[in-house]
Amino acid sequence: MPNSTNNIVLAYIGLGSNLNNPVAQLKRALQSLRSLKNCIFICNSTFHQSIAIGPGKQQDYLNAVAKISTTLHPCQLLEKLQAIEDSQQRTRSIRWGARTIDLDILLYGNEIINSADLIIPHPQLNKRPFVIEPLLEIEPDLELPTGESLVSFSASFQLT
Ligand code: ROI
Repeated sequence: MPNSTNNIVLAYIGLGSNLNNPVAQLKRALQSLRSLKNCIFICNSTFHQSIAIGPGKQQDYLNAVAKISTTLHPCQLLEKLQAIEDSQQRTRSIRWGARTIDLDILLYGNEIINSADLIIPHPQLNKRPFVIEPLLEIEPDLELPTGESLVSFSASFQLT
């Protein structure tokens, strides 16, 4: 399904894994992103190790961000990402539990979306160093649809 204007839109996808060989999981998911129809894979960040955020004790995560261009509607892109997660045996039984792979749409062009299934920009984007750091690596001058600069969030982490 193309997006409403049939435009090519830049989108940023957050990747995270802390189960069953995270390096291999991220590489596999990136490979799947490269072969998505109606998408052009532009680049990915390096892999960043991060302490698990959330309740309980979990292994460290590996996180990365990928940049793509796409004519897919955001809901269609979300479905494709969920299919990649499923293909890597992602389970969703425990909220914030350890996971083989997590794929989130962080940004979709300049759009602000607040639907039941999808919130863009990702609601935790400004609170998560493990998203901001790889995103800044590939897009140091990025501005969010709200007009805020990504780098301003990173500065706020260093103050806390
Ligand atoms: N913590 C880190 N460090 N990285 C993640 O990708 C990540 N993903 C999650 C939760 C459980 C919130 N914690 C995380 O979904």
